[in-house]
Amino acid sequence: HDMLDALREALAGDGLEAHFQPQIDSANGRLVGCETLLRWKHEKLGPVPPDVFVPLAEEAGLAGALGAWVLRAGCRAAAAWPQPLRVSVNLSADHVASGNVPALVAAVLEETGLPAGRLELEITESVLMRDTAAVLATLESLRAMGVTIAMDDFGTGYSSLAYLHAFPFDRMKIDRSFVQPIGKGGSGETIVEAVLALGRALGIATIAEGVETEAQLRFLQERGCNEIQGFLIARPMPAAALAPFLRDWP
Ligand code: G
Ligand code: G
Ligand code: NA
Ligand code: MN
Repeated sequence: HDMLDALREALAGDGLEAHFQPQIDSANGRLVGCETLLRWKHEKLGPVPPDVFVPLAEEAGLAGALGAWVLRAGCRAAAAWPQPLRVSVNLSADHVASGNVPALVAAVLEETGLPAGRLELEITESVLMRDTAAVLATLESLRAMGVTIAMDDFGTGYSSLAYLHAFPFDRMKIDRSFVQPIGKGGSGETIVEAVLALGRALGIATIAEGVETEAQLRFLQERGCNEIQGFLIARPMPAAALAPFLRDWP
């Protein structure tokens, strides 16, 4: 497999790049964190989207190697930011299920000097569909270290509500498929309102993804969505572009 060989090389060498997408507090517009998003440019094919190469890596048993790479890149970058913002890193279900994540996280925090409280791990519901007791133990030990856990793509899975009940997440990331219909009226808006109410009732912070318009921002602000991420604020960008962005943000 050509693409897989190239991906292995990229992972071993310096072929991957971490990009960062800023997140703000919706109440005051201040920066609160950045999500780390992997990018890969294939020598011949050009940029390969992560929804293509991340699953490819997972199928090849490389979820752990990829997760270690991105965790190091995210923590190293964040340790050098001018403000003590949170950095979030996406982890594959396979990686979390492997049981190796707490030791890896401890090593990377030690190595980079990033305080545990500045690291957030984003997991999807698919993580919790695994061997639940082992996964819960992993998540609990991460939280005991001071790392926070966000449920990504909230609402898109089969049983987000059941998992919310089984595991105390720190944050729900409202998927952009729910944010997109805001401003068009209809049931999309009602669903977002209900999720925000649920977060408030359970004491779980909320962040909306894929916010692209002022109307969506206003709607979310008015209903108490805690944080905002999306092209309206900034696109994911390489570290070189992030530095001036962080410096200049009002
Ligand atoms: O950045 P973009 O929208 O193209 O990402 C597409 C998908 O790839 C998203 O679902 C995102 O969560 C996933 N993704 C991006 N970076 C990473 C990463 O470092 N690890 C994992 N597991 N998934 C990632
Ligand atoms: O699955 P996950 O939530 O990690 O995916 C994040 C993805 O969403 C990234 O690939 C990022 O590029 C993309 N993204 C971030 N903000 C926006 C936005 O405002 N609009 C759209 N269409 N995509 C976005
Ligand atoms: Na994510
Ligand atoms: Mn998401």
